[in-house]
Amino acid sequence: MGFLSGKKALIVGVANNKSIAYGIAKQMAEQGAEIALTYQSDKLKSRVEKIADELGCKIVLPLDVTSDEQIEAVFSALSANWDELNILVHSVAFAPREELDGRMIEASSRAGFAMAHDISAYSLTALTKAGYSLLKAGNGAVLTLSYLGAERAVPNYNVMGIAKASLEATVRYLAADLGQDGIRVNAVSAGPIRTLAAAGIKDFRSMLDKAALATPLRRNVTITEVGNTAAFLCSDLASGITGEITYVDGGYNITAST
Ligand code: NAD
Ligand code: 0WE
Repeated sequence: MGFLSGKKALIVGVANNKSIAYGIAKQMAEQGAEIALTYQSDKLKSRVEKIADELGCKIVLPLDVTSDEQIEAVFSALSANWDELNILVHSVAFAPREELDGRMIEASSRAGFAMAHDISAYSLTALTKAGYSLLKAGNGAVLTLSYLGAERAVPNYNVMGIAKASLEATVRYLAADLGQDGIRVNAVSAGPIRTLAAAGIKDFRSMLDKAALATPLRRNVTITEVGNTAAFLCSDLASGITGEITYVDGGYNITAST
C-alpha cells in the first residue's frame, strides 16, 4: 500500500509525458492516489487522455486557467464525482515568448507582465479559491512549481522571475490563511528540466549542461525526482509542513559561483 492510498488528486499542467506534472501524476499514482487531470486546450486533449488511460484516471477535464467559468466548471464536475479533494497540483506557467529573451529593459511590456502574472501566479489563488470547500473537506494539500529565478536575477527569465516571486509569496499567504482549515500549501522549486515549456527557450540545452557542472550532484534533476518530492509534500508524511519552498535542484541553489 502506497503512502497516498485513498487520496484524491487534481493535477493541472500535464501537456505531454515530459511535463513535470506528468512526473508528479505518475509518482502519485504509484503511491496509490486516484488522479484527475486537466488539459489546456483541444490541441492537447488526446495526448492528455492517453496519459489518463495509462495512469488509470477516470476524470479528464478542459481547463484554461485564465477563465473563471472553466475553473468553476472543473470543480463542479469534480464535486459530482468526489466528496473531497486531498491534493491540488498547480504546474502552469506562461509568458509571451519574446519576453524571455534578452534584456529586461527591452523585453518587458505591460501586457506581458499582466499575462505572466495572471497565468503563472494568480491562477494558484483562483484554483485554491474555487476548490476551497472540497479541499477543506479533504484536509487538502496544495502544491505549485517554482524556479530559482523567483529570488535571483536569472538571465532571460525576466518577467517569469517576477511572476514566480509573486507565486512564492502566494504560497505563504495562502498557507497562513488556510492553515486554520487544515489545508497546507507548498511549492517545489525545481532545477531546469527539458520540457515543452523549456523547448521554447533559446540555448536551453547549453543552460542545462552548464547548470549540471555547477550543481553539487553534478547533474540535472528529473521529473521523477520532482514527482517523488511532490508526492511526499502532499502526503500525511509532510503533515507538519506548510508555506515552504522545497528545492529539488541537486543543490544548485546553495552554491556561489567562483
Ligand atoms: P510544460 O510545458 O510541460 O507544462 C506547462 C503547462 O502549463 C502545460 O501543460 C500548459 O498546457 C500549461 N498552461 C500554460 N498556460 C495555461 C493556461 N492558460 N491554462 C491552463 N494551462 C496552461 O512545462 P513544465 O516545465 O512541466 O512546466 C510546469 C511548471 O514547472 C511551470 O510552472 C514551470 O514554471 C515550472 N518549472 C519548470 C522548470 C523547467 O526547467 N522545465 C523548472 C522549474 C519550474
Ligand atoms: O518556468 C519556466 C519556463 C516557463 C515558460 C516557458 C515558455 C516557453 C514558450 C513560460 N512561458 C513560455 N512562453 C513561451 O512562449 N522555466 C523554469 C524553464 C526556464 O525558462 C527559462 C529559463 C528556465 C530555467 C527562460 C530563460 C532562462 C531560463
